[in-house]
Amino acid sequence: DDEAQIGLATKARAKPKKPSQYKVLLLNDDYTPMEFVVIVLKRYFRMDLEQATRVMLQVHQHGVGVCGVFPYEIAETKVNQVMDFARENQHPLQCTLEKA
Ligand code: TYC
Repeated sequence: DDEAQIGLATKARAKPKKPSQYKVLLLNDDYTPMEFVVIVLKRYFRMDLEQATRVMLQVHQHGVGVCGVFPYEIAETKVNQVMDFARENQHPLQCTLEKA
């Protein structure tokens, strides 16, 4: 029908992309101090102490946890910021991306 044709024409001409979302994950390790992980979550993911502690403990107990879900470019930036901050402080903390 007309509606479908308009929709197809718009899609064909403008090629609108869905903004794909990515989870930013934090991985557990045996050496990074719990306090440092809480600082990371507060600083780069705007969590309060309670939220940050909850996510840190989730990672500590289960091996992995979600810091947040963001468009690709923002997720990538956060991963780089966390990895740089961990490296500067000589902690082995690992942060990565996964398609949401
Ligand atoms: N397992 C670490 C410890 O016992 C704490 C920790 C939590 C490390 C979360 C990394 O992503 C992490 N000190």
